[in-house]
Amino acid sequence: DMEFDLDPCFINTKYECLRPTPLKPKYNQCLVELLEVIEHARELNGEERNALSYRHAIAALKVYPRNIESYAEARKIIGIGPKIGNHIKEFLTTGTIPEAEEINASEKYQTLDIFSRVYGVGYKTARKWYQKGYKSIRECMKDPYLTHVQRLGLELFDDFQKKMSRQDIQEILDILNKVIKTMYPDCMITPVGGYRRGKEFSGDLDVVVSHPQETVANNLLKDIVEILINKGHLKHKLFYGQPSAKNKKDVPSELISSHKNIMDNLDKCFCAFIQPSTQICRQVDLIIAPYSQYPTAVLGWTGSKQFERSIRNFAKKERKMTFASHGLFLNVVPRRRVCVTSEKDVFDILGIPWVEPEMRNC
Ligand code: DCP
Ligand code: MG
Repeated sequence: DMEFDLDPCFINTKYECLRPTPLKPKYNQCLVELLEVIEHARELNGEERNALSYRHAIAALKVYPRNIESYAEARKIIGIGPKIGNHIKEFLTTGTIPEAEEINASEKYQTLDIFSRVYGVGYKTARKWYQKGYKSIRECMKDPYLTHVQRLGLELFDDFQKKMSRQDIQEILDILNKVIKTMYPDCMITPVGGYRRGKEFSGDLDVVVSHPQETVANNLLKDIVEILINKGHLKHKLFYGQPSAKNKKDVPSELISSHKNIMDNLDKCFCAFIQPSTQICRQVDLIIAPYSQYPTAVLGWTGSKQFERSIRNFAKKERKMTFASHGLFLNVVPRRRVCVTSEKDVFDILGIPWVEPEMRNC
């Protein structure tokens, strides 16, 4: 094997948050797409650890400053071991990865993939439904053990599958701004999630709402949800409340494992929201943050998922701190909250170089 020097502009690290990642990779797109197929299959199979190694490798390949040309070159990248390295070798010699092709052709994975897209359904339930022999959303609806949220998820499946353009999202944001600010003029309403990272199309709209008066935040969620229902915008509450340690048992476990990081202690309501111009039911996640937790809430809900994971790991392993959407903490006994005044502040305290939201697409 030839010797290769890594391009010096490539930040070779296991922490994705330490380097900027744009929305569209310049190199290795084909390879990345194939590895993503395998990664997703591992998730569907319940092999979360294994999926995670693929995600690290994929994230690195997305920002690698040229097309990978050899096994040896790939193996110099942190996160690319012999297994993924071999898939890359297959790709370099045949133009594809056989395992990814098999997965794509597999009826089992196609079905599991569809089931796992249902709101309120995690990989575990998707596998259970597949084992029961269900082949379609229609068949799942006849399952006698559906939770309330799963039934809604199945009924709203077609609507929730439709992606929102930035214009669709703007329409909903305008409504939220108007409705919330007539009640609370000083409210701060910040779109986060993929929209803030610059994605052209989003699966849902995530919004962090805060108010400069710390005590106002206490009633914010209840008041906002009430007025949205009264105005006819909010059709269903998919999740409502504050998953604190006390009532974690009330949180549908599928929501914890798969869809959202509701493990922070922020007040939140996941809504089914009627978009007026299309009458399509949209997923809108409202997250309420007390003023002092506004910066961490915005950072924690902007994503990407992998960016968030890497911040949490970096804080824990390199700084002995805990980062969560409800705050930054020093891991001493007793745990101590670190005051932050802006998103930038959190990066500075953790010693992570500032990354623009549009560059958090790992
Ligand atoms: N999030 C997280 N960990 C998870 C799920 C979500 O940290 N397991 C955070 C980061 C996400 C944000 O919440 O960016 C919003 O989650 P979404 O599932 O809405 O993801 P995106 O907004 O990034 O994409 P989209 O809504 O287009 O699917
Ligand atoms: Mg989102």
